[in-house]
Amino acid sequence: HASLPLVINTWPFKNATFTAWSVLQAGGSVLDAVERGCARCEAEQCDGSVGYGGSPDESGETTLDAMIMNGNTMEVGAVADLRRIKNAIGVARAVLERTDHTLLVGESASVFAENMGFVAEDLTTNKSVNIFSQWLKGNCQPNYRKNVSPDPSTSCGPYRPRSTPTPRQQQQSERTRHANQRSHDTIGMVVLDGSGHIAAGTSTNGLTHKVPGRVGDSPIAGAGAYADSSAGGAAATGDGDVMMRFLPSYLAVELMRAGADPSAACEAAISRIKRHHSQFFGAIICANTTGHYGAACNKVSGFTQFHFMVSNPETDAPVLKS
Ligand code: SD4
Repeated sequence: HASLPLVINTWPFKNATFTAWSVLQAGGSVLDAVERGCARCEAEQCDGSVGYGGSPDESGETTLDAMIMNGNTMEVGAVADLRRIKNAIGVARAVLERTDHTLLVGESASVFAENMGFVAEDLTTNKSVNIFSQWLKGNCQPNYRKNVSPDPSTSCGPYRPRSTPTPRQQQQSERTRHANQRSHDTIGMVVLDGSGHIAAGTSTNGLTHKVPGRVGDSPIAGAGAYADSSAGGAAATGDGDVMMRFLPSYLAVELMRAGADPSAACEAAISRIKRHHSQFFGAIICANTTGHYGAACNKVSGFTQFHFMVSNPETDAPVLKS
């Protein structure tokens, strides 16, 4: 299945694939394709887990993480904990092109975005308000703090320390955590053009009920995505808190550089994390410089198959693979 150009992205986000492909066909660059493809998901709120109105944090706010990487120049632009701006990957591209920096965060990233002409607007929707109020009613469970429990004198927070959880409680919270994550689907995309240029990017609203300020793997180069036109590109999705410690996208690209085929490289990146977190939720896609691609996920109960999209000259339209 090696042919160029190539667009691959995580999950069945077909419109994103189609958009990226159209950008390439119209003569756009691989960076344009990644940016516009991921932006399509941001606008469509793919699965509620990309863009505005999804994954409210503990305070009810939706915040966004995104990155884009140019595999020719090894430049990266990224934003994390971005507030009130819908087009996170657009802002990431502005960080790449309009600054010497790599990653801008939080309120300051929003100010930067506004200075770059992005419109500030509320990212809250009826849906995110509902998710948040359901959570408040349910005594704010699950949350992602360790060794703390909601203060019983209030419906939830402020949080206070509690004694070490019993193994049973620990197991339960692990299970909720994984169940929660599995409904959660960042877009990660890798694009190659006909002359060997590679770009990769991600966009997500992170994790529902996250602690405000929490940043996942998606905006971290080498974790959420990586591209090096001399070796390949990769992008990851899943439990970012765990995955970002292992730089799976970087690892997959380096394994392909060393000669591993893309499927084997993806498998190895997943296995590395599995050594420490056998039940983690996550998947990765990757492609080498010749347009061979592959994917792998950690097969755990409820998640035995990972779907991703592919467009290349052999497919008439974006094709769903698993
Ligand atoms: C995060 N990696 O923020 C993202 C979430 C995700 O499928 O990809 N879920 O941790």
